[in-house]
Amino acid sequence: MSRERCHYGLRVVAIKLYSTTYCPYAWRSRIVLHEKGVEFETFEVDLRDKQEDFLEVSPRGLVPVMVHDDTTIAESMTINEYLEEFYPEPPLMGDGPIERAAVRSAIVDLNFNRSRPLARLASMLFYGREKRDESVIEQQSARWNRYLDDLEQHFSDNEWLATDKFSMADLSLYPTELVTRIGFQLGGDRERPALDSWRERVQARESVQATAPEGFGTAA
Ligand SMILES: N[C@@H](CCC(=O)N[C@@H](CS)C(=O)NCC(=O)O)C(=O)O
Repeated sequence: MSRERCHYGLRVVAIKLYSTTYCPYAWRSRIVLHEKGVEFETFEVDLRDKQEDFLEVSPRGLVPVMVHDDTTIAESMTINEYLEEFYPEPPLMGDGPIERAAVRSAIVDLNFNRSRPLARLASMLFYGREKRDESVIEQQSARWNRYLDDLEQHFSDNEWLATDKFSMADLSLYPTELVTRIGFQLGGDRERPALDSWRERVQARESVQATAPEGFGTAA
């Protein structure tokens, strides 16, 4: 299924992913590549000391970036949808325009709305771009926990995030939720059994286990 080129019997891997192991966005693209059975090489980016080779392909300095032959693509959602079009099996965007819209809506909501508190916490606690402020930490943590409450309610009635199957929406939420739970220790404010069950369903996938950062193979 993959589109590697052959030169006199030597296989040239055509896909290079600029990734940081613990970045939830990069993890999503690694999951998609595994789901699709596509061979790829990774370039591990040090986000606190970005390498020149990385900055050359990523003008905004964000991971992930994927180089496929002569095409360079940034933004996890764009990379993942490109992979879906290039390698349609197994389908991860749902069936038909209505399901695809539901999958995209869930990802857009996660990336541009629900994840905002995490970006703020990362800026303060990981990059040190903002001075540590306990009231901001508390406020942003509470916002994230409210999202988890919404998810708990959703997964009480639904097995998956956007459709009735595992989709790109689930593989987008999972790394973000897990990295936040382990990295920022958020989500331990109350029991959320339906969310825990969903996490176990996602975790059962080979692609998720194969791409997990060390220590992130099981839920905390
Ligand atoms: N919207 C982007 C977000 C990517 C992102 O925020 N990546 C973070 C690491 S998880 C990053 O590269 N940060 C580097 C920086 O802020 O300098 C996507 O979906 O790919």
